[in-house]
Amino acid sequence: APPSEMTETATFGVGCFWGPDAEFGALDGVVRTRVGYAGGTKADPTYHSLGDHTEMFQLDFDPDVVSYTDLLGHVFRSHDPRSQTRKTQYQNIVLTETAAQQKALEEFLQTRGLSTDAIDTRIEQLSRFYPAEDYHQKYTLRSKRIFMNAFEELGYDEAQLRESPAAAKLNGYASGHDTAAVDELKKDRAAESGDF
Ligand code: MHO
Repeated sequence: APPSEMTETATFGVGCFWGPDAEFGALDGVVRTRVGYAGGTKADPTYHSLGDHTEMFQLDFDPDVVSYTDLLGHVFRSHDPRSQTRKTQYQNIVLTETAAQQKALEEFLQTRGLSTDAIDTRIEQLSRFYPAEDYHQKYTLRSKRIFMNAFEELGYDEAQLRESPAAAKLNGYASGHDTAAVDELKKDRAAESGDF
């Protein structure tokens, strides 16, 4: 089926954004991905002039297929919420966008005996997300000539490549994330309570 028109957006940081761009892009229900900078105050950050921002990844997902809570399960297995990196560039952050996301996060933590105050993961409201430079988008995919040639032949420009649902999946597969990721997610959903 074609990707749903009705997507929600989620924004997370768990270190260098290349990895999660691919890993989460492979998940069933994640329609589009992009990497960028957020969490700070500096205007128009760039990779080499990041200021107080952090490397983040953003997901457009189909809530009929994967829930925000499902994504949180994955995010909280991708980092240790009881420790934080000193370097702002790589900090663990959940940037919620809506009251519903904030509520889902609080409930998610509660089922694990945690709260937003009890963890070192930064929990903040998304104010602005600055997409990163093109060469950071779908980073692994870029090293696969055969795929990049195909996108080029089909006339994709950089913005279209970044926002392409096909590119999100191929980037995941090119990074070794295949249906195993989907199985993990299903396990996660089935679990009564997870350990990180
Ligand atoms: N220092 C690592 C991480 C890059 S990530 C975009 C590297 O250059 O491979 O921060």
